[in-house]
Amino acid sequence: MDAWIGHDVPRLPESADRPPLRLFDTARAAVEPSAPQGTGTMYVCGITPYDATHLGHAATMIAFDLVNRMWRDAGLDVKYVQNVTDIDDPLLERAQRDGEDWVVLAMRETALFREDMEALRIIPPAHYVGAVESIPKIVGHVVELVGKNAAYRLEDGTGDVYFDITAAPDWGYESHLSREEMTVLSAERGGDPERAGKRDPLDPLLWRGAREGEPVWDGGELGPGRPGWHIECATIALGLLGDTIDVQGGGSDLLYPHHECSAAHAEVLTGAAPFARHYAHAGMIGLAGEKMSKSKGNLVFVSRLRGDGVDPMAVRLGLLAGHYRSDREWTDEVLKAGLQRLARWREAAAAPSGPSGAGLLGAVREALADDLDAPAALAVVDAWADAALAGAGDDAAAPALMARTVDALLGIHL
Ligand code: 5CA
Ligand code: ZN
Repeated sequence: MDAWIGHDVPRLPESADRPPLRLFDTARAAVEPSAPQGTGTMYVCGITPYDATHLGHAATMIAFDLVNRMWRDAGLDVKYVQNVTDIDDPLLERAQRDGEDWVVLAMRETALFREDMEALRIIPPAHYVGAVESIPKIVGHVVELVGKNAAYRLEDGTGDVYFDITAAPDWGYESHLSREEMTVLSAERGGDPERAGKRDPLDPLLWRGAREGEPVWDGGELGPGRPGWHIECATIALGLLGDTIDVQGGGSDLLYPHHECSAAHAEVLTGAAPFARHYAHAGMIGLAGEKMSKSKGNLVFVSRLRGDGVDPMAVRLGLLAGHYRSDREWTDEVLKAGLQRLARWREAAAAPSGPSGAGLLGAVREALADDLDAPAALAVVDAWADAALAGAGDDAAAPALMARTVDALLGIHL
């Protein structure tokens, strides 16, 4: 499907001592360099389009947008893929609840997400891919897994096919969770550890056989049905980015079971491990003490704020004011601080001169290279803006370079 429209990203002056990006990898539980040669490949788990984009989605997309911007700034060619889970239980449940056609619901919410991403100046993925359009490839992969005895059909007549986790070379290496923790999370996040007849309660669904009243697709030798969730992302990433990717991204709610399972599927299919050099997870945005989630309904929508006339750049600055890995709250104060900062930066960018623009650029690059420390980058720009507005510094080119720096590296268009 089509992605959204991107904005030009200004090119910044070279600097010989620019530090390469270091990024936290969940599997290694450490901040490690991410300096691909020539091309950086990134797959980010996108929306299940049954409700509008909320600030949690926005925060996660902004976090990976920073990776994209840092790689581009380092001269890399970036291959970025994002999916849309345009068929899954929550979508069907919401459509049923509201008496709506699930296809229309998915199309409407995906269109809104595109608008929100464009407004937030997220660089669009080169490939924006739906689960539905990927079904033939997913079927091929599930058949391959069955052929390797890494997957099996349940003997209860449903036609459901499950992945055998004992086929995964190093099951659990990404999330480092105990079986008990995995069981709890699996039940909470779309899995079915209670289901009878599986080889292991943690085995995830690959293909769901046809059910009365549910949409179905041709599964070839699997029989009619629809795809499981984790194989969707494994298949889309493998098909477009190759056997090993630089970054697999998403919110921390996806670490288990989703990312553990999609990596396990990919590794069994290709024999190449690890599937991703970095498994990167953004923290959860909450509202009044709870994770913002469609199922809880405690949402602040990007489109609502846009509709209220809030500048999307202030929303972006509000989300960047917290570190991408920290769970944090969205409050009126966060938005207010974003609005104030945006106004001050705009004022400073119009100053006749300021302290060294090259110095500012170097310090912003350094902050972001350190595991995307956006709060530190914001503090650097704040200090520069305060100084410029106080009349300090005599670099007449600095205000323009400051504006280009925050545009290119932070996605803030002044
Ligand atoms: N379609 C799947 C991924 S394949 C999915 O999780 N969809 S989603 O609509 O629930 O979330 C879309 C993206 O936003 C995912 O990367 C998810 O991890 C992230 N996300 C969801 N809720 C939050 C939140 N409250 N804070 C931060 N990120 C969130
Ligand atoms: Zn995914």
